[in-house]
Amino acid sequence: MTTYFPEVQKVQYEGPQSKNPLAFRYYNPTEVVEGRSMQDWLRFSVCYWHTFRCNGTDPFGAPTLTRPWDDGTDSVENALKRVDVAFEFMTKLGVPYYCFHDRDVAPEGKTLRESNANLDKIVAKLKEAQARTGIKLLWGTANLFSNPRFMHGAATSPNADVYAFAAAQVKKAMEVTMELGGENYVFWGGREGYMCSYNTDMKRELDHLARFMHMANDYAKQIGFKGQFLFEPKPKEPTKHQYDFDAAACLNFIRQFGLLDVVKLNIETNHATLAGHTMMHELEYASIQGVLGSIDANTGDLLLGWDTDQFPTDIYLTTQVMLVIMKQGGLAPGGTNFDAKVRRESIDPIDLFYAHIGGMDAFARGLKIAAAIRADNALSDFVKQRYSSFDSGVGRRIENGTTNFTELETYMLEKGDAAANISGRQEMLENLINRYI
Ligand code: XLS
Ligand code: NI
Ligand code: NI
Repeated sequence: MTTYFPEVQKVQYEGPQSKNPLAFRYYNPTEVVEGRSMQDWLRFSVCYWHTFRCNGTDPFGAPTLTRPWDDGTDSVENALKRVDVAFEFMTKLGVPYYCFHDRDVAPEGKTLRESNANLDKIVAKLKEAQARTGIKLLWGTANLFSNPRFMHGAATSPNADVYAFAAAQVKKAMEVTMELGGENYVFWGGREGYMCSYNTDMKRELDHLARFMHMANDYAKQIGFKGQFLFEPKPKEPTKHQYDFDAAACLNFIRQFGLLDVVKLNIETNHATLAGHTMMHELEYASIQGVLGSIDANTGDLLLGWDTDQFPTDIYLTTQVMLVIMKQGGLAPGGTNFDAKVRRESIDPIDLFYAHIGGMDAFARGLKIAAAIRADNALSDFVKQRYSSFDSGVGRRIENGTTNFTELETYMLEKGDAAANISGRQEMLENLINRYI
């Protein structure tokens, strides 16, 4: 069989002392952390769009990432060959999962019928490759943003025909996701949002989006698709205002339209920071409400205000992410999808390996550090103590719902003033985290 990455063998765990840039220093898939293997905690996934379709274009320049295996056409033949490239890459890297949009894997045809036929050809090959390698589909999704027909949105387009097209496309994408055993199905808002309030009927657009989600759920039930639906929040880009702004906006929509049993969230670091939140904030907010389903693992750039989708290498970030994920007992059936791309200056195929190895090692370290913090109850004891005034007396009655304003007034009139506050100890806790890092 042709090899597309001849300079790379299967990437192995060699331990922290290794100087081999093509080895894992921390990610040891079978190593057990808190009773579960690293592989099962992390459930890594490679994304098809950035890793196998990104060509390095930016608003100022032409493609820089010309791949030796790519003939530069959007043909079915080229797409079929790309499946071999992808599965060789993922096998050598040792990831258990991948994710795709319909249009990443197969070219769009002139009609919907032709597009569906193209997709079927590639899906047959993906299915074979999955069976041969054991690599599974974490989630599928539909690209409802690249084609010009979606310029005003898809499920929030003012054009009912575009809405119908989007519905047909999601129907098909759900069918192929099911065919490939996909464990989740993602709805990222794409162009669901607006550029200008003057021409936008926000109420109608949101109602339409809700109808879309209910129809998607009805269809999933009809065909017996059991994968978890996930919304992926993002505040802006490509639109000025995306409806799925952040976890809070998504949750409000989910609640308002009765979708709480249907949709969880796929939280992405770069989207969290674009919304003015930390990743930990978004994860915690979703997790405490039972809707943290999966993550898109990447990072933005401190100095750039757009979605740079870089590979995560910051150990503080991965530690914070793993603290929340471990607290809720893991992500399954979700996982850790590297929605990240190499820079347009990183032009060699081998850079794809360095990028993923770095991200996987950063998460493995975050996992181990979070486990050590948890084993010592280093943070949780402090937090518990900080709220202990709610464990008895008046605090307990507040939490139980067995008191009221009048009783609280009487209590405070008798006492005269509140008990003294205690220090938040932020600096001590920051130092404590550094001890574990
Ligand atoms: C874009 C999103 C996208 C989703 C899948 O910013 O991150 O890649 O993950 O549609
Ligand atoms: Ni992104
Ligand atoms: Ni994403």
